[in-house]
Amino acid sequence: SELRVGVVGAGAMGFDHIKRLTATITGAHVSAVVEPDAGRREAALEYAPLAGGYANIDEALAAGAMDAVLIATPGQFHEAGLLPCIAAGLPILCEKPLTQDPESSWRVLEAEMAGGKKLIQVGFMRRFDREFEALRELIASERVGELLMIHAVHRNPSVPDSYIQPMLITDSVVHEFDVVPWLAGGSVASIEVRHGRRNPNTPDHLREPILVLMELDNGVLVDVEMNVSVRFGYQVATEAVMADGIARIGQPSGVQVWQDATYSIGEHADFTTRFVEAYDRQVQAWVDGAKRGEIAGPTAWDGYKVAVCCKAGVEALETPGPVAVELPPVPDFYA
Ligand code: ISE
Repeated sequence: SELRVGVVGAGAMGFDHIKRLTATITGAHVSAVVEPDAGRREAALEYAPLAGGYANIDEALAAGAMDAVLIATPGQFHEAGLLPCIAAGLPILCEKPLTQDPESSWRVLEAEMAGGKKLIQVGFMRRFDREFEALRELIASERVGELLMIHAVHRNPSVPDSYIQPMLITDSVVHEFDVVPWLAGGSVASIEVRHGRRNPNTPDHLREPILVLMELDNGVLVDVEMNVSVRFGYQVATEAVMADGIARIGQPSGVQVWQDATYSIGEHADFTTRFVEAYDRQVQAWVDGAKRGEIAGPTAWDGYKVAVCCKAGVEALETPGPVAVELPPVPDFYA
């Protein structure tokens, strides 16, 4: 039978996931839309013909309306959404980040451990992008020799006014904190942030682009250009430098056009199209995993590690030189 999924939060991401669950994902349907804003809730329900609308999670839980929950509220509300769903023993796909600081992420881990069963998958969708998957496999195979360095670029056309300076780390580089160790097989040991020339196109309250330098505990060095006012489109590209060659993913791959003595290739405008296949595969893997009682992607422990990196990264925004990343030992539950 179909997994009855409650989607919590009907903002941009929640709406996108509701449409995906209705139109693309098999073996599941949206059974509840949990959203306090009535206008948004009604708009989302148009795309979820089998769903009831609820103003908050407690109402949806009390109605027994969900077998599993997809949490897509803004990060600062994740803990409040996660805890009652953990208590109810429901499988959860939680959009990134798990929570916004290590202390609240740790509380989430404790709640999950107390229930005795892994319930949470964190929405680091890049792990479901076929190119990232292929690059990871290539690195692990050592067919091009040992991995030495990673150069990453993370470019957004623009950001909304609500996007403030620490979000360069907590909303954006958060993805590299997850995917880079996953690619490189190691964990982040230190983070340094360099500010160069400010882009005159960036909103007045931001100072960017920034260059984020990470050192992994296996000696791999990583640089990330984080740039949120590039205007031309959305681009996430990664180059891995290995002993016997290099590999590159994320280059523009759209339609090629020759016109007016110019050659061009289509580029993405935002992350919903750039990562559409990754989102689809992530949600399908989660649904299939939830039915088997398994986690099919990054766990709450992965989310916790990223929260620790984000704390160090935000500190590094204001501190010259590298900031160390100190992780506690992994609890047996997640080992
Ligand atoms: C946004 O929240 C995302 O998660 C995107 O993947 C990222 O590229 C963007 O910078 C964030 O603001």
